[in-house]
Amino acid sequence: MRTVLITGASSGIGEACALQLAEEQNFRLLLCARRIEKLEELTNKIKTLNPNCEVHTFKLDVRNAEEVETTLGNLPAEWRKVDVLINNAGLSQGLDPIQDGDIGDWDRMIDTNVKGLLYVTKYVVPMMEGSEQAHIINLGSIAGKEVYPNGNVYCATKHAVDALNKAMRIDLLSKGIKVTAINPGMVETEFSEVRFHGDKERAKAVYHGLTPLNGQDIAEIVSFVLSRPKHVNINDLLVMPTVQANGTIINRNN
Ligand code: NDP
Ligand code: 8X3
Repeated sequence: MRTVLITGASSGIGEACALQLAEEQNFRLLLCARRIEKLEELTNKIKTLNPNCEVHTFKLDVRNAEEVETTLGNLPAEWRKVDVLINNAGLSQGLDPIQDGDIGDWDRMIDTNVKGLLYVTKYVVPMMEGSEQAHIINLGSIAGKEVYPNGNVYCATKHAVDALNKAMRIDLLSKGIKVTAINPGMVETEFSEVRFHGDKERAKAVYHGLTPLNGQDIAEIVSFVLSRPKHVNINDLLVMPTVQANGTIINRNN
């Protein structure tokens, strides 16, 4: 039985990963996000899917280093050992040319996607001590591989995740911790609604005339990555909807 900690489990890819791993029966789930009520709803779904799945949820804002340290340090004793960390919490805010960018949006993206990922990793790695199957999965993006118009700061944060993924693989090699980046293209989740500050119509338009990926598509890849034998690690994986060639070239029906 492996214990998996998923950040940003209250929605989208994180939620889908929790459901996928719960169904597989050989994982215990430590789930966190800011919206604790969403995590409670998710726990109910998990219990319906697999009543035997052990789940522990807790509120965590990954941007607050002190909160990350104390919350993880105060977990119940039976939840203080972690085998798998899925660094999934992240967001985009705004899609504007750099000269029109909102500084608050920039700070939220940098603080969450880069600093939050670092804080969680720093405090979870010691919790992996002694694990025979230690593994960190970082959610990067096509935005970490290329830059698209007005994506400036979001792309910069995901390029940072790309660099940190490579850096972690080097630094954690001697500890035997596997490190994998999964870099999706367009996945329909709450992502665009958050990017456009709650504008549902604008968010919906992002996926108009195409079939995007969904959270389950990514969760199945996470499951595949975690099911490789001990001597095999998938370093870096780029996954797109079939209609998306790269960050900007997308084949829409109309
Ligand atoms: P969602 O908006 O559906 O989910 C984002 C999750 O991150 C939520 O659970 C949210 O929880 C959590 N989160 C955001 N800020 C914080 C914070 N400060 N502290 C803790 N948790 C936080 O989007 P996705 O599922 O699509 O995104 C998941 C990851 O995948 C992100 O890193 C994103 O950049 C990446 N990604 C997404 C793609 C897409 O097209 N959707 C493509 C490529 C990568 P809460 O609000 O409750 O705190
Ligand atoms: C999210 C997908 O295309 O907005 O990382 O960069 S995209």
